[in-house]
Amino acid sequence: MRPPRPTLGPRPGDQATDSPQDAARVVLAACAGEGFTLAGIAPVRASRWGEHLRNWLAAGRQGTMAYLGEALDVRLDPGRVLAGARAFVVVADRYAPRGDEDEVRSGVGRVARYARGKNYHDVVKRRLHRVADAMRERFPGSDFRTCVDTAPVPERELAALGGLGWIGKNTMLIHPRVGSYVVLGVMATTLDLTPATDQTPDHCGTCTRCIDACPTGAITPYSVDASRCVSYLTIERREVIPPDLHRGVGDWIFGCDVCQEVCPHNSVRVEAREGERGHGGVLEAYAPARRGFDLLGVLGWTEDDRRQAFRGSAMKRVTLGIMKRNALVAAGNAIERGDLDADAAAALRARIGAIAADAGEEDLVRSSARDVLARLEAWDARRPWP
Ligand code: B12
Ligand code: SF4
Ligand code: SF4
Repeated sequence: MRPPRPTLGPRPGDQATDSPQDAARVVLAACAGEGFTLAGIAPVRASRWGEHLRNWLAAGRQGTMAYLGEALDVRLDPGRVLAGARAFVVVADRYAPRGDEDEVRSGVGRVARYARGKNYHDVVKRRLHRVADAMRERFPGSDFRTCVDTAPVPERELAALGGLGWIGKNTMLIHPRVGSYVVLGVMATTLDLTPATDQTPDHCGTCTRCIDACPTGAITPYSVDASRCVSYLTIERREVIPPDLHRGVGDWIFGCDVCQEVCPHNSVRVEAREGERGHGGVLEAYAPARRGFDLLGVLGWTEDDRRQAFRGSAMKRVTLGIMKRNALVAAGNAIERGDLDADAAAALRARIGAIAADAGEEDLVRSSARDVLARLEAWDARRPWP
């Protein structure tokens, strides 16, 4: 159950008399009341990493996500997202506990943890809107704009500035106690709020686990080549997945958590407190409703099946064709890895063949099936056994 909302009705003395420190305390108490795992205040200032972003874009690291090159004036100077912005309220919701592990299930395509429960955009936005409504009442005349993923603001940089953690070599915002299984929300406001003074130092040190484990070699320290990232390939990319990246997709059919799974800051802490294991510390909304899907099942889905399976989930933005494309690539990988029994492997292979020859299938799906078959045929030819 959601904790009761603090009473924040108008009081004599709005922002005109409340100090920025007091106003910040009121806002942060409202965020805590909404159950956010972390909350902080970031200052309004130009991005420190503008040059990095420009170089990243110029090198084509955004792949087909052209929108990342748009509204650059706002990305580089996020205060522009709201006229008269004087601060950012930054929040984080934990969606999985530290030490969260998946059992390996052959023939099943995995879903990244952030998408296993309810759609985080809705879960975060709804509560941030409630905070904004309460603040408008409490500080009449104040204005707010909520951003969860869709507005052109650098959420991780703002979260770090708000004291929520540091940005790791895998580019994730990592909190020293909570880890990186958190989604972020940002709210620009015209309220004058004192920003966080404590910035979390970088705890990556000499560690390179995420870089070494990334299945497509997408990470260089503090930068991800999105065009190679499995999360991009399986969610954002609308075209076929380049065959040279098929193997790296592994058994993921929506997103990828590898660079977080290997991060020591996501493992169970030796001094783990009660409540940090299991699903402790994670809102009910994020309880996993789907960890993965049977690959043969997905390859036979209709549009109704897709809609049913993704109801209320962040997965609903991917089309049936994209899900089938992903399942085809994961199926090819499962066959190649030899982790299926002979009957299951034969059934999957027959299905891939049938899709490749099905003139009624979407081009994207048919071409993907052909690419997977070509890979499997090349693999058969190399195998020393029948
Ligand atoms: C586009 C996007 C993607 C792309 C590109 C990812 C990327 N690393 O850039 C793809 C599709 C690959 C992706 C994947 C994922 N994403 Co995403 N994504 C975004 C989005 C919409 C924009 C990010 C962006 O602007 N990228 C461009 C690059 C250049 O910017 P950046 O990496 O954020 O870097 C900035 C600063 O970090 C910075 N910087 C900071 N410190 C340092 C230090 C140095 C030395 C340098 C050089 C630079 C630097 O420079 C940049 C300038 O702003 C944000 C939401 C938002 N509006 O911010 C979510 C967001 C980053 N994604 C999120 C999530 C959960 C994921 C996935 C974990 C999902 C999954 N499991 O599959 C993966 C993680 C992959 C990864 N390791 O990054 C969360 C991250 C939460 C967290 N704890 O950090 C966000 C914040 C969404 C949210 N509202 O919660 N994502
Ligand atoms: S999400 Fe996966 S593919 Fe993307 S950078 Fe992390 S490990 Fe690499
Ligand atoms: S795996 Fe290591 S290098 Fe990568 S983000 Fe975690 S601590 Fe930093």
